[in-house]
Amino acid sequence: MNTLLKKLAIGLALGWSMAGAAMATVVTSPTFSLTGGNHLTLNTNRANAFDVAVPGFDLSHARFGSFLNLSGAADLTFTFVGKEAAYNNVFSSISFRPFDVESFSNATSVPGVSSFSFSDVNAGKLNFSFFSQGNLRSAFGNGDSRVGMVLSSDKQSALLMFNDKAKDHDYDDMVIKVSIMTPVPEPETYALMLGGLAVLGAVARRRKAQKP
Ligand SMILES: [Ca+2]
Ligand SMILES: [Ca+2]
Repeated sequence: MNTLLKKLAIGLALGWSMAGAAMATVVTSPTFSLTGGNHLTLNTNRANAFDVAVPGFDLSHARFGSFLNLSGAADLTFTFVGKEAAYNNVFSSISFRPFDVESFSNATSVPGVSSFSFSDVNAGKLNFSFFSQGNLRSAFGNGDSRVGMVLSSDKQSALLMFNDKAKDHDYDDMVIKVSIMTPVPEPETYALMLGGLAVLGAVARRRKAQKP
């Protein structure tokens, strides 16, 4: 094997190995994004200003009336973060799929503890609704101006901040976090990467064997 061919073989093996790693990254790491809406300036002058602890989120980047989108199919976990409201609001996962209905209630859900998950949620706009006072006729979903949103810096989580009365602009009346669950790489991904490494090893052994 001449030097040029060897270099080509090593290049191909490296490329294969790196492509395997890149595919794993692309396929298994969907992200959240926000589209449309407006910058949300939380009303901190009210006595009931935003008082829900939300580490990991920069509320100065919050928006309202935005759509929350998922870039690829993912497993999602919803967690009840907290509330500042006398109203018994309800949050529901209505219509991820026809039968995926789980919910939180201001009256019974426990901050940081109550949660539910779904696997293989489709890419696109997420479906969910806040119900003011639990009234099914008073629903505010993805893209509604009563829903504030902010993404974590890694775009793996989003905060959904409900404002049950339109005018006070506090967006703290029911707060939900939705997170993409970190996927475990598929066995085929490992096989692809190991295949690339095996070729590299074979090339190296061959070079060594050919040395006089
Ligand atoms: Ca409010
Ligand atoms: Ca409030």
